[in-house]
Amino acid sequence: MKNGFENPIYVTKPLLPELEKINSRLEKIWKTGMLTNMGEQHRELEEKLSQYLACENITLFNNGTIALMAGLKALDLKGEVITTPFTFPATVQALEWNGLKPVFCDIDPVSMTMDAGKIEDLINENTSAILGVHVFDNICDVRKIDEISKKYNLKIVYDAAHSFGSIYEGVPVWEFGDMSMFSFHATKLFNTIEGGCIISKDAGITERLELMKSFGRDKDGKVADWGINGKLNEFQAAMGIEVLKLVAGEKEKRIGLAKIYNAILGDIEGIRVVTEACRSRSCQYLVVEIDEEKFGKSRDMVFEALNSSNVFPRKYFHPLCSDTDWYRMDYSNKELKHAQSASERVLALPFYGGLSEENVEKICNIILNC
Ligand code: T4K
Repeated sequence: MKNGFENPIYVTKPLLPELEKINSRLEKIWKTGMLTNMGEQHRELEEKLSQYLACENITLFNNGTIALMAGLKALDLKGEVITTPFTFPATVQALEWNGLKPVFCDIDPVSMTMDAGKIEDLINENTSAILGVHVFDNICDVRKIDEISKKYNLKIVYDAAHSFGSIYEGVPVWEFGDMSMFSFHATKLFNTIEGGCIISKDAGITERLELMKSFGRDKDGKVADWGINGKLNEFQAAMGIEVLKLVAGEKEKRIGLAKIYNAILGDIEGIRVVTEACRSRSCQYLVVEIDEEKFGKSRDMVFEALNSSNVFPRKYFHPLCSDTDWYRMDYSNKELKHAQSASERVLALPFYGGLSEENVEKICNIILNC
């Protein structure tokens, strides 16, 4: 391919440990015959994650969506929950599976997280919680959201799927709100193939979630709470233990690549790098916002040019959750202009440690010359 890549370049590549490391863990699993139901690997991963994330109340799940569904259930929420339409569908789906009505709040055009200044207008007697999303690891206006929740006695849940290990204003990001969900999907900085967790501030909630994720059964096998099968299995846990060892090195590489993206695209009229990459943050995505009027080319034109060069970025997040027919049936909100605009302008570019600096330069040049 003349100006493009011979092999496809995707938005990400999962962090994979050496196969021998996984094999030696598989041997242990084979010996015990325990494949799931919170065995040795699960216990070890839970302990390692508690250390890494500096938390006590962590509950592991088989994926982030089920974790969020269970987390919301454990808070006994009712009625309406204020959330953002600029997110992956899973955020909204977790509400719907709980019979909760999502009420969409517009976003701040710079951080692309929920605009905390617009939350109060959406609160009514049916509102029980705020579900913020630290989208692309841009942290929500946690102080203002905290104030609002105290004033109206609302719970706060954060979808922190993109924020694994992030520290914000000197504290681990899970310390904000009542609970946070982290995703360990293959496309995330830290992965267990599929997986996720809830970190709660309340040990009682964690105790409840431990029951809930295993059919709601207590130690005598009696159903004592809401139940679902949300267990992370031993293979996922084994993968997680080995991947966790690689996370710090992966982050260093991503920080280096982000510097190149920033150096080449950062000062271009009409292109804004939306994400931040540094040691205290997750370095999950490298997202740019393209302003067609100033750059001369639309996000979709850039997307097409990259695709024809064998590069496959992602339009995270397009379409907006509020714009899919499914949600529009019940949950329309017309005041979402910044979310609408972001959804039409964002592009998540290839960003993973295995990407070479030369390839990042080449990707930037395709964007600049399209
Ligand atoms: N909340 C938020 C804000 C989220 O972003 C997500 C998930 C959730 C909640 C739910 O968490 P989980 O239940 O997933 O734990 C991907 C992920 O599947 C999804 O986890 C993620 N957000 C979302 C933003 O991105 P797609 O549809 O873009 O995935 P896919 O399969 O197209 O993967 C993207 C690229 O990554 C591929 O083109 C190639 C590469 N890839 C992917 C996989 C799965 C690989 O190289 N290897 C792989 O195994 O959704």
